[in-house]
Amino acid sequence: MTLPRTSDLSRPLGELHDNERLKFDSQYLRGTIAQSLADPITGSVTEDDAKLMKFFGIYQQDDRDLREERRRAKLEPHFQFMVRVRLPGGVCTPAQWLALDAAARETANGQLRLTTRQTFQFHGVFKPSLRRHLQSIAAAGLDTIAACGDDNRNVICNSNPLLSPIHAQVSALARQISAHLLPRTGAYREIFLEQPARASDAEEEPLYGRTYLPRKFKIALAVPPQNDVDVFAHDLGFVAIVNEGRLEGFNVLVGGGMGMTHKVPTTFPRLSDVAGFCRPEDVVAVAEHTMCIQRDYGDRKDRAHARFKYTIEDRGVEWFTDELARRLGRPLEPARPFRFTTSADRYGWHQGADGRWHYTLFIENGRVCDRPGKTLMSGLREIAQVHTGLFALTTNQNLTIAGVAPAQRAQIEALLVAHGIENAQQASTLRRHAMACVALPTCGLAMAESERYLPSLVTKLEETIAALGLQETPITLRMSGCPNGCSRPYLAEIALVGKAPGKYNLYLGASANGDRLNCLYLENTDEGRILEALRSLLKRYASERLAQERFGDFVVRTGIVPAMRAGREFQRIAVERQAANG
Ligand code: SRM
Ligand code: SF4
Repeated sequence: MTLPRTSDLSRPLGELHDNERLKFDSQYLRGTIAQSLADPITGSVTEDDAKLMKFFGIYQQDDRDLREERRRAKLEPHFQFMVRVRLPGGVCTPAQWLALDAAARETANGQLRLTTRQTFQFHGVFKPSLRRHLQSIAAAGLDTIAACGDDNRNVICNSNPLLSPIHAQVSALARQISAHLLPRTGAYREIFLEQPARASDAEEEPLYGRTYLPRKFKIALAVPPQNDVDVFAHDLGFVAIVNEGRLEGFNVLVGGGMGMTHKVPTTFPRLSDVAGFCRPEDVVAVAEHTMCIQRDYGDRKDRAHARFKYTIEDRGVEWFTDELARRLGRPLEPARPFRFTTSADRYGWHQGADGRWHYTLFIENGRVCDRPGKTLMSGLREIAQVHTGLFALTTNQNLTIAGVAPAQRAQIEALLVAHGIENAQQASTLRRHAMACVALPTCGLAMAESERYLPSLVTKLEETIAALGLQETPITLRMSGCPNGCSRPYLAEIALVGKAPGKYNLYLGASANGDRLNCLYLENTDEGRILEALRSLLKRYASERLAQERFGDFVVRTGIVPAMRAGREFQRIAVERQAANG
């Protein structure tokens, strides 16, 4: 099914972004990583090697809390690595959970971080421990290949494969797509797992070629009515069409994405377009060809314009469907109707089609660690020691303890209560619908706090919510420390996006099912003004809302913000508001 590549050197490398030459010259991502790792003088690797290591799920970072102190002491930054696991569909076994828990304590900062793409991140891995850390992940049957980098990222889907046979089928497809689009280079095995090179590694990248993709590429599969994966935020989305319990196929969605740059109107979040329908047996081919269309046509000069959403925005969906039909040998079928009701997780106990139970546990901002009175990491370790089902990570940074036999439910429940982590013990409705990206102190791109700040902001809003009698009303609230949008903030009913320390843009009005973007309401504002604005809007909402009306719909219906679907419009309104505010 693989077509010849046109990405490699169809244009002179000199005209392209520097990263293209780096990839081209890297001997399939080897670069000088091995030498960098061996250098005892510094805790870092070279800038080029840091870029190449991203393709293996490894990010060079430094503790930003310590930057100034170390600079004054004339020490290099406190270099460390973030490691992200590839976990298609977000599922692992209890044995794998225990192995990752041990790796976190032995070679990282003692915590696990569940991400918005349903996988694990480790923070605080130091250079001398990096290989050991990756080898312990490999010993658990997992890897970190393509968890970052210009390649196909972790393929996500509704998380719990044990919920129904349809969920199992969709989860299996997520794993199949991930395996099919995985970079083949032997660099990972040789450098990090210290295994000998293989003769079969000669033509290492049949799909990617030497320059891989222009930028990251993200795929999600969703089973309506749940849109927890935010399928419209993806380069490529598949929406399951189920008829009388049978998976008929998938609507194919293209050109979504969140990232943008403040005040740069050519960058914007974009919701994907529905391009057509394909049969389950064609999903892997559609994924391959779509990724390869982006490989061949994506912008390799300007990385701020290199995501697939800009290729689609610039060339149009019809161009894409024609190109896909040419490569696939037939056109997509017409799209089928579908309806999403929510992008939230279903918390607590629910029963699957086979009678087994599943408990979706709220994990504040995905951070798994022990705190006084709330020993989440120890609790989950104990559960993993007795649990016989699976762990399913959700794309809202939560965890489903999946496949609990009826006879074992009481035991799991007792452990949750004993560790102070049962949902009702730890979180209000508002908190359960809130999530934040990592941001400071590890994220090098953060402009403001996010994960460390959101919990206290929620506490302040909880008082208002309680006074207005809205305690049981779900409202999605998302925070990102910069406009890259790692918590998918532009799809939240209320969103705060960092601009500077203590300053955020406030966005309002996305739908609760992920099919409408929000809109800038206040720019570069501090906590005082944010709380004042939200308190007065929530007061109006409490008294003027229609029955069952969501906050995001309310602010649109009452004209507080316009309904937003198009990315360019999103930025045009932002620019107008910024101009009006001087
Ligand atoms: Fe992200 C970069 C964290 C999901 C858009 N993201 C980063 C980096 C690696 C910072 C960096 O490049 O140096 C962050 C590491 C922080 C840290 O210290 O751990 C980071 N992104 C995360 C995570 C951990 C957020 C979280 O709290 O869960 C998520 C990991 C997902 C995973 O497991 O793979 C995460 N990032 C997302 C999402 C949401 C999604 O994919 O559904 C988005 C928006 C969707 C999209 O891609 O359009 C997202 N991250 C970005 C971007 C902007 C990309 C763009 O098109 O402009 C960057 C910056 C970049 O790539 O240049 C970025
Ligand atoms: Fe870092 Fe920005 Fe992503 Fe938050 S949104 S993790 S600050 S890149």
